[in-house]
Amino acid sequence: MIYKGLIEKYRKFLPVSDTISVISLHEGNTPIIKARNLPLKIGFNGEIYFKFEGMNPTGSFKDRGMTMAVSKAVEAGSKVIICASTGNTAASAAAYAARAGIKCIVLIPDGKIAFGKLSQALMHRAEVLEINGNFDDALNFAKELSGKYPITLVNSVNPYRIEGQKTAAYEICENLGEAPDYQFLPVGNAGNITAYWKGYKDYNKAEPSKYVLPKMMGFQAAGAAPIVEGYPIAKPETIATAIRIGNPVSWKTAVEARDESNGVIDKVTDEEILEAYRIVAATEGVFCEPASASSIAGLIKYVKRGYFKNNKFGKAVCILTGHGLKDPDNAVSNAVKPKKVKANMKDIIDAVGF
Ligand code: AN7
Repeated sequence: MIYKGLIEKYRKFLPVSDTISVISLHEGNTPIIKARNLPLKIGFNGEIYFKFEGMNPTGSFKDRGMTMAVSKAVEAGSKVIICASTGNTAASAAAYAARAGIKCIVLIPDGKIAFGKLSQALMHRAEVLEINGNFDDALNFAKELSGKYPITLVNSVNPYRIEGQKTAAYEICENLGEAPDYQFLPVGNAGNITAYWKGYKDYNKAEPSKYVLPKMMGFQAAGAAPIVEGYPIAKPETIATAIRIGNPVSWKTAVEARDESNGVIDKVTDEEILEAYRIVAATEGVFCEPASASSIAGLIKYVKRGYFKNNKFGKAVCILTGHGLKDPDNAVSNAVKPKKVKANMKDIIDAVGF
């Protein structure tokens, strides 16, 4: 059967009617890739898997929630959707709105969104407003506007977003034939950790001995780590602009996921994020954006601090939430520059070191 997106596949696990007109770009069904080189390189004596969510149609996991949120908005007669975004939600909302034939308004923090994401929102003809403030400010405006006018808010406060995103945990359980021991993932607005926990609990409820619940291991950027610090951060800062968020909407449910799973929510520095970002691209051939690499940075940090001496190694899945092509500026500025070489054979041979 041809794959037609996650609503068609998981219809019976989702709050959708049989008659809903599905707005889909065939999101979901993303690869789970077993690491070949990373375990040895970092000293992890178990199996590491990447769930490459950058392979979704707009290049991030947001498409899972957006197919649900936009299909439900259209069913309810909505003609306009709105979101605040650090970039990926905007790109996804703009694409699904274009497909649905409705209008999309996005509020983004001024100058702090990756270039690929901006190009997507613009090409899909969203109304893009750069706010002279950060994501948290933008979200407050988006909420207020959606309360005053007939506009559907498609940030992860919209419960259908979480419902769509939980299907990634279903796919992992199906692909591995069991749940992993550890689920590593970045934490920004904390919708995704909430969604994964919900997904794993669904499978656990159906077959508790087969799908044993994983420990949820969430990582925030050190300059934007409100859940770790225990208070909102007024001026969040990190190179990983996707998770530059100071007051997460799903704070409470993220803490529940951490505590119920006996997991952790911790922070990683920008240096640790960039190191993981380079390692996974250079040693595994998998290119993710900086925010996504915080999951791997977290795994590396916990190997170094000896966490797995007291907890078994087992299977660790790292969610790579967005594609590396989203953020070409960070890629080029954190990699070795191309060599300038004269157009003659001798210079070229010298340059490659033969
Ligand atoms: C690549 O696009 O919040 O913890 O506005 O783009 O569910 O918020 C993006 C978040 C991780 C964090 N990785 O997920 C937005 C936005 C990537 C992201 C996160 C985001 P949540």
